[in-house]
Amino acid sequence: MKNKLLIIGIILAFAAFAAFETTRKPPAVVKEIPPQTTAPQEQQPPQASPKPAAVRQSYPLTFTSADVKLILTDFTLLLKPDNRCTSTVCREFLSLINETSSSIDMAVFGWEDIPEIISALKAAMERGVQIRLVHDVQPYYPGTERLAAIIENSVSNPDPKTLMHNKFAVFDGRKVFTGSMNFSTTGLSGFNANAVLVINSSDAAKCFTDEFEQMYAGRFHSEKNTAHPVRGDMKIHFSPQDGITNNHIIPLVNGAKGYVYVPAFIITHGAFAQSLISAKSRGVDVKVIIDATNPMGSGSQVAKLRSAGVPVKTENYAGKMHSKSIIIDDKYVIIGSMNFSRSGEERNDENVVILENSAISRHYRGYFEYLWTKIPERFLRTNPRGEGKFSIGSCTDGIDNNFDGKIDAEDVGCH
Ligand SMILES: [Ca+2]
Ligand SMILES: [Ca+2]
Repeated sequence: MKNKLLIIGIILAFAAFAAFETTRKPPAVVKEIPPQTTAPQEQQPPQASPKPAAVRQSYPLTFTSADVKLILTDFTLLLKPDNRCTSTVCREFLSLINETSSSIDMAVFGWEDIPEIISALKAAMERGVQIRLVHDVQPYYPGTERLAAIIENSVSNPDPKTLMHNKFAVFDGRKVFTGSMNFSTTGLSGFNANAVLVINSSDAAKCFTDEFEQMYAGRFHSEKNTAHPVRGDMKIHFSPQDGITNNHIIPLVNGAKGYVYVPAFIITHGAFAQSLISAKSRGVDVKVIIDATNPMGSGSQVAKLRSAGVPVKTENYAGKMHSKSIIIDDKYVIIGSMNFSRSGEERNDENVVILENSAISRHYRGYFEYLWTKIPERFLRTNPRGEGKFSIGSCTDGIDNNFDGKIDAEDVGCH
């Protein structure tokens, strides 16, 4: 008995010492690389917050409610893109292709070859599935034209300066795959943070098909009409004909009572930013997570939001914060291809789904809070360089995260 107590005593003493060792270590030296913008430079290591909140290590990436499945991708876990199609979202896209018996209509902004996906599309065509494609042409997505060469029934956006920015597919006129994710290696691998909806509804499919048919007939951008049904808990809107931000998003922000959370690639739409500021000033909990490539770029509303007291965290991971979403009051979820910009609203071809679904809204809110906790508090005030030491994984992922032509060790941020 005595011996047992002695052993327990030794173990406890060792554990206490180990804990002391862990806590007394000095904080990692923080030396912010000056961003290319006018963002304030961090001068000294951040003060330790009184008691850091517990950090979750992961968050469930799929959630289904009725006929809608939400699929999220977690850019804090995958720090290098690949084309192996192992992510949840890629497996889902692959399954939809493999299960299709008659038709696939795809509207694709950007495409990169994922061998399993290409094989599945070829197999579908061989078994008689009619595949049609509407696509954009951008030099950084050469895979799109390779896809168009495979799919005979394809129509290209005639004016690539105004984007065909949709990323959706309709399967057998019954299921829709849509959201913020490009059909690229950084998208489908789960390297970027994205939000995708798989909607198992022929009404929703018809709505997307109506939009597809217009573009397939050569009518893009301002030449399209609004002619689609909506239902109470699921509204589907298209740019530019629907004026999505002004007519549909801002009114929901203006009606928010509890919170508005925005994981976004970019915010340059002034009236949208103003609606967030107004919500904050009437006591609504407003939070924004913005991608690191452009928080202070031309037209960005981030400085204005921050100076008005809206907490905006710039993310610090290699992949993009590419979600183009808004979560409101455990009630609404807004997900689409559209950035919160004037070109997204007024010129490009885009789609946005507005769900009134408390279960999905709660789930997405939990994911936002999980990301928010993972991103350090100091990035409320400073912006980590998109490619650099403070952007986790960005110096070893083999890609040019911040579009300056320099990859990993070539990039000054990684020195
Ligand atoms: Ca770079
Ligand atoms: Ca890199």
